[in-house]
Amino acid sequence: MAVPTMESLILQLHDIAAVKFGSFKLKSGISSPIYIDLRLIVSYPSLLRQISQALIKTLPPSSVYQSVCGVPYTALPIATCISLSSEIPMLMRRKEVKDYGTAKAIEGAFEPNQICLIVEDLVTSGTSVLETAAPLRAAGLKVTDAVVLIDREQGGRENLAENGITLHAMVKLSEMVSILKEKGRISEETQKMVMKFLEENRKVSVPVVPAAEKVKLRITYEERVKMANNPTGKRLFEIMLQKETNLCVAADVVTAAELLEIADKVGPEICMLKTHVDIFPDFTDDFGTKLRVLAEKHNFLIFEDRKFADIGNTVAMQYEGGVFHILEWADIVNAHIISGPGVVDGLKLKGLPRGRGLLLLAEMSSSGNLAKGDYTAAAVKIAEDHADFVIGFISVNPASWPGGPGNPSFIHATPGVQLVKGGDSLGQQYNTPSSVISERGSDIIIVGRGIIKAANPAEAAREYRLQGWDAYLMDCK
Ligand code: 5BU
Repeated sequence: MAVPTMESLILQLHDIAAVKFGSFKLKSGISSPIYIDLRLIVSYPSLLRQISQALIKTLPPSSVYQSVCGVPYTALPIATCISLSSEIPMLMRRKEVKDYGTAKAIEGAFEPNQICLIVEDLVTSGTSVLETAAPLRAAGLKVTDAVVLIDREQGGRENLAENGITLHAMVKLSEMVSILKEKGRISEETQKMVMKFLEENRKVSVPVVPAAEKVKLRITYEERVKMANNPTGKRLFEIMLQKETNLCVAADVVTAAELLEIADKVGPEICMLKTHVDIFPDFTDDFGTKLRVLAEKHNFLIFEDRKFADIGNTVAMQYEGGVFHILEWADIVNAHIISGPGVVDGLKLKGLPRGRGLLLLAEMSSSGNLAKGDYTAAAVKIAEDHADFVIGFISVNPASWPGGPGNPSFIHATPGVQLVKGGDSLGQQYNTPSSVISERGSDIIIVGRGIIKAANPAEAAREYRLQGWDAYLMDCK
């Protein structure tokens, strides 16, 4: 069967009222002069088939995909048709699995590293495509391209490109409107109204940083190794370079046994493993020794996220003593500065002779937290005053600080990272690896549930590592 012309497809979509003109209130609350509802096409099998064929033709002829996956739900029948006519197997994403990894988020048979093509009906900001790409990537698949029926030209293409996905659109909204005008389906006035609407709503919540805002290129980790004052800070930069990774896994599993297991799995992908040792019911005295064996084996540093916050004398005892003997096995710990610089003096007393390093909490990732403005500035000042022991900061958006990320001998590590922007039900807020590294000027992405809850944590860690490292490389260019 011959591939139908674009014109005929658009006229058919108009015939079945999948494209309507008038005044419509969109999900976002704005009023639009055009409304597109592609859910209707399931009632027109011939049109559905023709659209699927046209979509296949939209892809570069050389492209090879091992699977296709439709964005639920409207694109599922389209993906099914593409799968049937091109004989590329299909995968399905379960929309109801929010915390992908705890249950099966992707249905179908696949191997890690296979390339999966995403199929979508309509792209506005690209968020739905990214929401489907994330669990596919977490399951170990590669997602490089998405094919879409209509591109609303509202920032989706750019947003997807930032996340490593090339958008192939069968038709752009402006092209579609101009065909309908040419064929006498709409008036010139309606066309103008739609174009004006498009112009005024070019970007729908797309966090693109204008090129001019990127002040200067990043100082490479090679250069920063030489600047680091503390031996652990220096080693961290060295490991990042050797292993090409700026990923820290937050291993928030429920037992020490599980932590050791996950450390061994994700070890090759990380520069640092973050622990919360006080979570474990099965902590034993040999925990530190066992973890250090794995840190040696895979060449990563151990960061106990203890968040010391008391006066210097107390934190010195907490660091060295108690049940956990953190000083014995953790290369890095962190501290709040709420109690003033004495907290650093106390920790330094014990840590510096052992060559350990400290991160100061300059910002936090949770919504409504109070670490901002003067508090953040105070953390920077304390770090400068103790640059022999402080190796850097827990930060969220150092690019927005008055002096930017500042002194390059300090390293920035950022929690609240997942493949898609969002949050959890308890106030955690997530940004993507590329946003954290490129837009927010951080150095290390700290990822917990995005990796440990994935079906295959090692594969998910690899995906985060690649995204984090690519963002770093892009900034050095
Ligand atoms: P998540 O599963 O990626 O949300 O885990 C984030 C981890 O980082 C978790 O261990 C938190 O305790 C830790 N964290 C954080 O989320 N936000 C902060 O500001 C700081 C630490 Br400090």
